[in-house]
Amino acid sequence: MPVVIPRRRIAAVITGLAIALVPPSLALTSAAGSPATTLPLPRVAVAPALAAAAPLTVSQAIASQTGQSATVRGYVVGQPTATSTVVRSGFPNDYALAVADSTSETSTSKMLYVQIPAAFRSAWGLQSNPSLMGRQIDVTGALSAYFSHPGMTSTSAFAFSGSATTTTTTSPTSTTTSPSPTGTTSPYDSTYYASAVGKTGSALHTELHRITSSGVTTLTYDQVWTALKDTDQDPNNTNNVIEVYSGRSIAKSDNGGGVDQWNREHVWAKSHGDFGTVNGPGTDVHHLRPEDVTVNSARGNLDFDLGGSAISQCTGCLGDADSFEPRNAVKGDVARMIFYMAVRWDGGDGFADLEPNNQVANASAPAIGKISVLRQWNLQDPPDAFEKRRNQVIFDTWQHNRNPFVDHPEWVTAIYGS
Ligand SMILES: [Ca+2]
Ligand SMILES: [Ca+2]
Repeated sequence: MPVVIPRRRIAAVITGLAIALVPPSLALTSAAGSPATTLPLPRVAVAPALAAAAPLTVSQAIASQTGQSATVRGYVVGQPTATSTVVRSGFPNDYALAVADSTSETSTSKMLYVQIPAAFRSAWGLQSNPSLMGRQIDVTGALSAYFSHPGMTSTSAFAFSGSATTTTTTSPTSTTTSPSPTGTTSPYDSTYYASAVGKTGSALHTELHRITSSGVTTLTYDQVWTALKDTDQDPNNTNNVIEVYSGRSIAKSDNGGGVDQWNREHVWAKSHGDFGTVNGPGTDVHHLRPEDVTVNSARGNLDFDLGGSAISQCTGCLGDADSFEPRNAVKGDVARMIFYMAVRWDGGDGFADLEPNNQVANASAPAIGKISVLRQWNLQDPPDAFEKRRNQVIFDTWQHNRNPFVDHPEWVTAIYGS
């Protein structure tokens, strides 16, 4: 049963019900009525000084309902369905979020109601993503009333706090956080991707396989050590690498098999397709990342899914008997590595045809799950500077092929649906 927060006044109830009963397509005309491709993105109106500022708290956002664009940081506490009603379960749809400065907030007067435009609903609506409850997120949009309540409308960006997407969203040159159907642009569209641009479905899959398999330098498993010291270098300390799941910065030289050293994690677990570490999928550095030996062991060959209990030495990671959930800041990175492996490795070359599916406990099958969760992670954690640099370094220095989904995250949807 939804927990309904008590209403103070009959008038508010009437207003709220009137709003709640309007069909969403009418209530949200400004967002839903026009295709995402033609939506003027508020980020271009954000002044550089504001874009660089720290996010507002929810209480600050409630106090400054000026219509100005801003980024607000808060915890997801439910879905507003009327002016003074926020439900915490049994979510009716994906159209709105309530955020607050505390995960336990129950007073609607201390909540900001956030409109979710159509393009963001599959990734950020509570009916599709009830696990967002309690998560800290950054939202960018106009500070103006929604459901006749302090709110945010024309929301143009959603991201988990700390996933480093807020700043790229406000950059006039960045388009990577816009999930529009026509997608992003890459400097490689007229060259590397020329034969893929405009394709969808299996035609796009086939073309990306051809592109990512052409002109590739295959590394040995020993060369992977050296490559990772370059591709995963800590941007704040050139002597270190960043471990993918734990996020820990560790000396490049502290690699090996000892406790608390880092080793070579296969994000597409090498037992899923049994490709081992001979030159091929097992040495494809696009999905190999530095990780703490203990954490690497805890992930093992688990499929990816939400939930479980905390993983030691891996803040924000969860795991259970059949799945592993990485920290928020690398959820998208993990998804795009899996989708890269799926188009790069299609069989016919002595290795299995790797493809994601929607189950866990895949064991040695050439499959990794769950595709529904990986699609969401791709949308929720867009590529950041670290992931983009990594792709460029692999292309320039090591394998001379690119991960198409880092350049074009929307190609995940174009091939694998939503
Ligand atoms: Ca990321
Ligand atoms: Ca494949």
